[in-house]
Amino acid sequence: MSNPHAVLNKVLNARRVSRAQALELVEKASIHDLGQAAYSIRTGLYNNQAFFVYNQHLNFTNVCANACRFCAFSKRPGQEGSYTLSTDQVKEAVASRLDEPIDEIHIVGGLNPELGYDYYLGLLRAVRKERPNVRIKAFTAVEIAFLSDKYGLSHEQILSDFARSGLDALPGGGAEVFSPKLRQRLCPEKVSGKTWLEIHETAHRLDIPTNCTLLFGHIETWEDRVDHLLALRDLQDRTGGFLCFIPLPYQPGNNELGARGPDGIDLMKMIAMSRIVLDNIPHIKAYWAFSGIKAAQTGLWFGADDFDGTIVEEKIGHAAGADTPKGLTIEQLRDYIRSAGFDPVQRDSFFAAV
Ligand code: V47
Ligand code: SF4
Repeated sequence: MSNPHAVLNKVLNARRVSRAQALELVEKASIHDLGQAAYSIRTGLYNNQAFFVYNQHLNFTNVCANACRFCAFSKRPGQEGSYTLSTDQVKEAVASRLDEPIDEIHIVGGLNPELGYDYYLGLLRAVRKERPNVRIKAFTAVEIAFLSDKYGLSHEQILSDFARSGLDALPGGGAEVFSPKLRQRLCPEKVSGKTWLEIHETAHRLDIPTNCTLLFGHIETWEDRVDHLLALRDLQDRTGGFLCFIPLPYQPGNNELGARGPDGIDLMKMIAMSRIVLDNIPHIKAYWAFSGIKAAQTGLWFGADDFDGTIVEEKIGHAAGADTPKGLTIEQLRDYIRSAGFDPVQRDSFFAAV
């Protein structure tokens, strides 16, 4: 196939694009044509709806044994600014917002060598006790792999223990870019892309749905991005367990990687290509906390259907200089979605309307 319009027609007729076709679109299709194709897919799935969630982010520690070169959030044990919340402090953070109708609590942290396995189970139980009906989306595959290595427990064992203690879903963090060559330069100590995928496959087998991400706009190429999307698409073909894909724009502040981060066009192209390539992942998120609210609104016209949520308070992107608010009210979320031209639909972690 030698012209992008033939590939775009294929997309519009709901036929899957190959690696070569995806790269052809990236190279030859105009941003307008890409956006139109992605918009047509998202509209076919959800009409004019755009989803958002009433959520709370909880980062229980920033102490981390790894030192990923793009990360401005993590601290060494004992380093100034490092913190670890006790189970009681986590409980307090949840209890302090019991007057709000929060539907999802998103919990992730650094790989703190001081925290035992029981801390994780206790944390889940404490949150579940404070909020019996909330959905708990917690711990990335990187954290699961860390605990597995440390305690000699299988991924399956840990995920089953966590599910029994209150876990409902896994967030998509830690995927970064799957390319082993790039991982070596970005985050050499981090679990491989292969193991990240295996942990999500295990979660899906246990009926724990998960999200997935790609960290983009740094030193990767479009080939790396497309290969990453295809690995996610392949796994989803086997399991159907991914709920949402989140393209995470690299934030350049306070980290040693020193790349630039994507511009507005790259951001829209990435969202559109995600919607086009990931024909089996139901939702694509325009993550306002990292991309900015204006770009997230525009992203809804480029294939995204989800706006994430209230958050309060985002720490990872903000440590790396994100100049967005640390949280939004539910009214602000509705207004931003409406003024972008879409109908806001409040959802839970599983994308059921609430
Ligand atoms: O895993 C770290 C990334 C992720 C930087 O599953 C950075 O619903 C950009 O995964 N610039 C955490 N990104 C965030 C995440 C997430 C966010 C919202 C929703 C969900 C979900 C998942 O942030 C990390 C890492 O990939 N990250 N440093 C940085 N400088
Ligand atoms: Fe640690 Fe995660 Fe930051 Fe890497 S990205 S240094 S694993 S907190």
